[in-house]
Amino acid sequence: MASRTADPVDVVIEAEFDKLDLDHDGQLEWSDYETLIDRYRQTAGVGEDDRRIRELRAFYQMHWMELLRHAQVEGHHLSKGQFVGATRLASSDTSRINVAQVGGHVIFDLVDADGDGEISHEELGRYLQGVWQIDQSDANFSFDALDANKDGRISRAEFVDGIQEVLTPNR
Ligand SMILES: [Ca+2]
Ligand SMILES: [Ca+2]
Ligand SMILES: [Ca+2]
Repeated sequence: MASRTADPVDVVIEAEFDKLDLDHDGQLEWSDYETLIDRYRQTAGVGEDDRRIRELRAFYQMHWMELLRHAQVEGHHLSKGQFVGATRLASSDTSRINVAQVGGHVIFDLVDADGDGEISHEELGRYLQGVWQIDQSDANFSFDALDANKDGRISRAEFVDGIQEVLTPNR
């Protein structure tokens, strides 16, 4: 590999930033996460006080505070560069609870719309389209990549592991 090639982990995190900056102002702020949470709520077709939505909000608030702490910023915004640096630090920080793992469980509960303990093609498709406005060809979230044992269903363990790999590159 040429040494000039952009760090693949940075590229993944930068793409994550672009997906999260939902008002496209070049900064990440809490309101972007609120927009995201509302997409989850609408996709799941539930109300504001649905337990799973409240858990999701609590998860993202914790995640957001971790990023601000690692970025060492006083304000309430992160630039793309700050987000990349803070995400790398947060993913190697073992001093607190494992945010990526918690997030995987919380998100699984929302994606598994019928609550049968597994994610089907339809459920994943609805989630990717409704929340991220992408289809199943997205490399990081493709059904085949998440379905580790290739039985055509994504179990909770498969989903949590897969999400953790997306959120914690470099493991
Ligand atoms: Ca923004
Ligand atoms: Ca299901
Ligand atoms: Ca499976």
